[in-house]
Amino acid sequence: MTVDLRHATGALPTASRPVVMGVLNVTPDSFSDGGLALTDDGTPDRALAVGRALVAAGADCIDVGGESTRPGAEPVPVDEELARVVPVVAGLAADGIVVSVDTRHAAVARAALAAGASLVNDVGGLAPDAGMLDAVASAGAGYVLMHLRGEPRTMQDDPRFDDVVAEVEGELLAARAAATDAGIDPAAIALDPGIGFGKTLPHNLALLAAVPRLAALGSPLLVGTSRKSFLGHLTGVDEPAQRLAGSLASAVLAVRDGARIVRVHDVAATVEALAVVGAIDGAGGGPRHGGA
Ligand code: PMM
Repeated sequence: MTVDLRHATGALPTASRPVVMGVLNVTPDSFSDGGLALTDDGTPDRALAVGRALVAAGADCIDVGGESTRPGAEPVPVDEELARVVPVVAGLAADGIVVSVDTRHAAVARAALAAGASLVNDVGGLAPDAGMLDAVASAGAGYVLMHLRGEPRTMQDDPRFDDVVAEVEGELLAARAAATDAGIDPAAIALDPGIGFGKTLPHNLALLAAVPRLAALGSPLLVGTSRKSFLGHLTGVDEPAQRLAGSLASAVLAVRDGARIVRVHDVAATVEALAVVGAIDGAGGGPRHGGA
């Protein structure tokens, strides 16, 4: 099965190669790149330049987020999230770039879709905001459904699972059923285990080891490991922007195991790494996984 998150408003590639989603956080406080794309005068110019540079580096789509989801982050008022996100979405979409909006809020999703976004990346997808599923369904947009129990502010307060893979899988499937019941096209849904979202290091590793299983659930699997703190725990690299080696290793393995979309900060390096993986897989007659 090819990656099909296309809808009336835009298209992600349906090629057999994985989709690289570039991260563009228009927030002052994201753990990985906080403040980089914000300008003091509140114009979207710097964010637009960063987004365009990510596309030039090979990103297939840009994921624009206006609320930090780092552990302990305080929620952002919806008005502020709208003011951060909508001008950036509109500017990138006007350039013909496929834009995803990273939000938990239906009002932000709705405004971003109206401004030209093609996908909603719902990090609150297990318990969607009222009106979120309808906003996505009525726009005919793509929907990334990420696993997160609770909310970012408290998600790292003692997360517990008896069997993390089975529980994440079951909760994603239930949420996908709710999304399709609400009218979202099953072919427009991607699933995401939510690496680092309410999970301990062993939970994250178990989920990454289970990518072949999660990729076989009938929806393209998105994996986001880029610069995350579990990589810092494993490598001793404290500074998120320095976690490139761990980010690449985990992205390459996820793709080899069947993930179809990787959400990354370091687009150029990821595209290079995946080109090598693709060439090796091609020489061997294709990848080893049987993912969606
Ligand atoms: N991670 C972050 C934010 N949004 N969305 C999806 N679907 N999957 C993720 O893993 C994910 C996400 C946190 O990373 P950032 O603060 O660097 O954007």
